[in-house]
Amino acid sequence: MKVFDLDMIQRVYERYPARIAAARKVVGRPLTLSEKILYAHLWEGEATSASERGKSYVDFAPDRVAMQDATAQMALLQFMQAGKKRVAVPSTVHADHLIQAKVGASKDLQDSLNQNNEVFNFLSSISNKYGIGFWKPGAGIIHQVVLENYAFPGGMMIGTDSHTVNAGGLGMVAIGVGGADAVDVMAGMAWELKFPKLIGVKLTGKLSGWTSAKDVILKVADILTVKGGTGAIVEYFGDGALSLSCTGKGTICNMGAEIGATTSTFGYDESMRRYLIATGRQEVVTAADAIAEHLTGDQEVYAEPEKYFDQLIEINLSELEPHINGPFTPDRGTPVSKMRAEATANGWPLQVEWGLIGSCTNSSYEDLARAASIVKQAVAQGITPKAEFGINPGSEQVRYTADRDGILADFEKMGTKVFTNACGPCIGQWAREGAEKQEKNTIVHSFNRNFSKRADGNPNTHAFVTSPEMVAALAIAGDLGFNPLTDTLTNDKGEQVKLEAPVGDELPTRGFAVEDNGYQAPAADGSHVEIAVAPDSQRLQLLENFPTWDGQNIIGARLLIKAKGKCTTDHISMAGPWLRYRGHLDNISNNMLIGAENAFNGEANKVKNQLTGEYGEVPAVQRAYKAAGVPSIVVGDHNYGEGSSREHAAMEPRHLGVRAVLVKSFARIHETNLKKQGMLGLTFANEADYDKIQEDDSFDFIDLQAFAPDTQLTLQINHSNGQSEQIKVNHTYNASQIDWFRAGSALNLIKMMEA
Ligand code: MIC
Ligand code: SF4
Repeated sequence: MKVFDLDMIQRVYERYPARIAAARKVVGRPLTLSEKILYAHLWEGEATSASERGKSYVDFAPDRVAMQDATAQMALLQFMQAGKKRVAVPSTVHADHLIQAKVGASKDLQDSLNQNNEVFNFLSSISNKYGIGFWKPGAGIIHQVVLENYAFPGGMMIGTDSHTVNAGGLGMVAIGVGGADAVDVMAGMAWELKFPKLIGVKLTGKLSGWTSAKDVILKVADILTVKGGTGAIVEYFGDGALSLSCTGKGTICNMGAEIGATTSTFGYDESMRRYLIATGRQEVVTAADAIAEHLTGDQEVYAEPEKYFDQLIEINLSELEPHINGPFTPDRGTPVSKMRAEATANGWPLQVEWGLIGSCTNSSYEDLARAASIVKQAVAQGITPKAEFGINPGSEQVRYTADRDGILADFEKMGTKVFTNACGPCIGQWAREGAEKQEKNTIVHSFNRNFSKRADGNPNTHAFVTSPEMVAALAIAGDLGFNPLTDTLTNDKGEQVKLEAPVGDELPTRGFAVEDNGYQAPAADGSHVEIAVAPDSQRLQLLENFPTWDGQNIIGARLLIKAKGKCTTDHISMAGPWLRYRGHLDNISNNMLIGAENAFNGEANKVKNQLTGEYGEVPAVQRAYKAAGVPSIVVGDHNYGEGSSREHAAMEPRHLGVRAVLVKSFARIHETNLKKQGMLGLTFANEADYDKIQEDDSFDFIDLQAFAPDTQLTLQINHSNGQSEQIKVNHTYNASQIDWFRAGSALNLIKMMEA
């Protein structure tokens, strides 16, 4: 097959040397890889000044855009309004999130086609119209397909999915964004990002035995926590990095989303060459080799990293133990040898009921091969697996090749369900039998996220994240405390047997193969394509402009909810069954904040309606405020909006009339999404002021009329006892972002400029 967009890649590489030279001049010291890629993608062209990490807002020109079906609907509904004929950069849509895992690939895929026909047709025809490549349902998970077909060393891309960062495995700076950001780039405008800070991770030693690439990121997550990477690019280097496979690097970068990192990346090396060649992209290798020195960090940087990175972490792969992270949060890491004690102490169910392998994090050929090697041993030794097993291959190419090479047959011998090449259980698209009983139970999976209710909707499911080979071992043992390095299992004859360490080819020795990869190229001229959205559709709704700011201070805003503790985008706009409304803003707004814990009663989806004094569901109470013309605000804790890129988490409150979200701290993508949609995203200047907020409070933004960059705002809190107090709140809006707020949204502003 022809390499996608080779001419674009060659153009990027052609301008690299001059751009790097310009960057060296302004920065005046050796450069990290991250800086090289960023400076090579400045909107202005060659750098004329150095940017300050963590401070300067910088305009970039990403090379491409990727979208998945659950976010593309909103992204493209917005793009439709931008009044463009065609996308300005190569872009793709991938149908992967809407397919449920139930009985197995072919039936599940057919069911999904039946159920989501309207949405898939919309995505397919709008892609056709605007020159966007469309990967059909069953073609694979967006990030795996991007790695196999589009990612290239030194490139820069954005994608409407937080795990876009996966492409760092091929040496890109790939960043997850909301749909409105994608619209900027597809409309041919600059894309703005605060110049990231840099975290260096030096890898020494070499993986062996049961330890895999996944354990590197499980360890990093344990060290940095879910917010430790916020506003930073994580750059991996060192001998250990060179020894990792390309898809293993993808795994590590992928889960960088779980520490809030802007993205993660690795320098161009042999593993990437091997992967590019195996996936039919020799031409990219040839082009990259010609500028290879620019596609990795400078030697001086890697020799004395402490001088060049804002933070440095060192991990010795030879000493790294397999990890199991969870439950309920991906940063709670436990080495496998400590798991039994840890689980017992915390009352986590030891019995493993399901093992799931797949997701964009771990669904490569190598992942399946290594896990299959464990399964094969179990079958050969007569061990009956204690838990159920399901796998989702990452792409049709991986599935087809794994099938040809007997890997899937190995799984099937153990009764594994092979689900569609799609996200499936990872995003709650899993019809798990019995989940409605809400029993306390444990599952292990190779995904990246394990927030409460995520996979099966059951808040009592304790989900643990680990490598595919560990998933296999734990599911076979049916025991979370099982340590395959030291423990034995009893086989059908009553003998004690030990599982040998996993083995698996990094790349298929006979090469990848596929019959139909599921790609649909867009029409050369799509101007004739009509996009129809039925007015009574329950799945799709054309967007209306959000109202512009009236220029007045917001007075008398009510508290909708004060959320306590973890409030991820899954809590703000749940996925699973709600994915069906991702193209219909009003319908999906009925899930707004229903998962958030109300700080005043510890319950989810139960807040006081200040107009009636009665308790009701969050969306209903907010609709009542909206109907009464009463503004409201949402208050939250740390890392508010962690997780997904879904801009629904910002658009729903905007649509229902919430004016501001005031929290201790934000996750990056969510904060930007709020800004883009014309909301006020604010943080407490003094975190302890969170405690001052009472259930019956109302709020006056007394100096909003003076809203300006680098200036705090003053919020007056009016308590129900008649007392008032004023607090200071911070914001990170620059001048153009304040213009979005004034215009009502960034999209409104684009439309005003077009008009
Ligand atoms: C996720 O893993 O949470 C998702 C579903 O892929 C999201 C995107 C979405 O909500 O559609 C993400 O990570 O951005
Ligand atoms: Fe899909 Fe899960 Fe990856 Fe999100 S994290 S893109 S839901 S596989």
